Amino acid sequence: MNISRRRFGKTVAAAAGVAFASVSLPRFVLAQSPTASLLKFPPKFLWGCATASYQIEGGVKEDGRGPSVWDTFSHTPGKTFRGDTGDVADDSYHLYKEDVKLLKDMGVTVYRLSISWSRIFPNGTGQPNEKGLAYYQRVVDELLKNNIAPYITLFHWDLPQALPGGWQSRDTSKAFADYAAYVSKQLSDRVHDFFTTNEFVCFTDLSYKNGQFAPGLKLPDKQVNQVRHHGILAHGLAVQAIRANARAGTQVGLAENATVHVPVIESREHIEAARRATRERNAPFLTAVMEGKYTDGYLEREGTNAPKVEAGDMKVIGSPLDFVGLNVYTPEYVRADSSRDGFVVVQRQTSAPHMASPWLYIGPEVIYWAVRNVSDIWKPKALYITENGCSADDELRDGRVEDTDRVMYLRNHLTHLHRAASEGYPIKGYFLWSLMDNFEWADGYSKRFGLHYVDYKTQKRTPKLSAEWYREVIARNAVE
Ligand code: GBH
Repeated sequence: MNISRRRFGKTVAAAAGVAFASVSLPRFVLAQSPTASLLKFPPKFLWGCATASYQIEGGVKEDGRGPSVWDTFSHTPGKTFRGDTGDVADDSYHLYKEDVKLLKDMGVTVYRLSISWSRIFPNGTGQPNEKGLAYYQRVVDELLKNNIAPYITLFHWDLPQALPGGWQSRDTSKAFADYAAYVSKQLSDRVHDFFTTNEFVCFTDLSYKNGQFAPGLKLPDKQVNQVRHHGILAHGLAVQAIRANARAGTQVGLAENATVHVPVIESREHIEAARRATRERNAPFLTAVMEGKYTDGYLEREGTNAPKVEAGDMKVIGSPLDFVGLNVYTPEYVRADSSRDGFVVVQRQTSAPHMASPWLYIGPEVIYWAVRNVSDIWKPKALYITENGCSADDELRDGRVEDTDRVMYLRNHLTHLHRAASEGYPIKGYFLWSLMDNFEWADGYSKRFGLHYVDYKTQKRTPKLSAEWYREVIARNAVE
């Protein structure tokens, strides 16, 4: 029994080679051994990939699409890396069949894509554009034909430019609900699962406070808090609109990059501190959505800058969800502390490792704590990891991309996700970000997150080593 897994695998492979010399067996069969300590996921665990409309589609002027704030922003000098725009991106507007094939080749059974609001309503409101909807019907049908279930995000930051004031206006929340009602009514015969919004902090704070994302404003706190409020209100109104308009049984949730707090040591006090931090540091977003109220701490901290809340808003915001989707990339470490908050966020050492994006610090246990903190605090019925993945300095050499660093990142995250599943947390599936390299917002095309390498001159997609690796994870329903 002292035989190592690797050696045992080799022995099996050699034996199989003799027995089935003319048969080519998938490598995972050869590698399997009775003693292998594969970390098996639950039987119906869903393996997927994620993308977003503006990051992959291109075709920005096709079939009546109206401009979004990201068209305007990316065409404004100085806003994105080298002035990159999503005008063409991965040209998935035309190449979607090829992209579905990439999914199919990996054995993926669920795909999270987003809809460009301004393809459906070029002005944000008013008359729907049937040609825009028809594109998504084609994509959905192609997915279904390949036995891949579409999970649709209704808003992944490409807000119609025509909406006056954008998220500064409460009318935008209402417009979003109307759009959600229309799309879910049209598509719920074929689409069972919807996410309302993607990552509140990115289309509120980063867009209206830091100016890093479209529309690139730098507003004072009071106005930013109002923008945040309109964001979560839009989510809540959309949940209600979907329930009222979609086919019965349609499942609704959101995709949120809650700040994930990892206890510095797994002891009772630090675990408790991470839980408190999770509630308080996500107060304007996930906490408000899960609890239907702003925490006392948030209201106290913001004082006169607190958002203006109309009667009934918080109830709408807290509309019950079928699942919570978590986009998980990087941890914040927290320890217990005697302050009133009961926690303190630990400063990173300069030696902390990160992936190609400087913000993407590596701490794979983040995915376990994301699931555990959210589950322990709010007990959602079900959870998905709606995004996880990383940038790497991928280079095509002799037709290959050997992204062993990405495989390292993914393998370690899945190991920790397995822990969450095996402890019984209701984690249903995992969407890897991303299917292919794409327009990485302000970073333009300088950062690659894909399992497939995209040559932006030719639009050729090449599976990276990580795509091959993911295919084996899916085939085994396990990580090694
Ligand atoms: C997600 O955002 C998005 O949903 C997805 O569209 C995106 O492509 C993917 O992750 C990868 O980034 O430059 O130091 O100021 C993740 C949240 C918010 C993380 C913006 C990076 C910028 C940090 N991102 N943030 S910095």
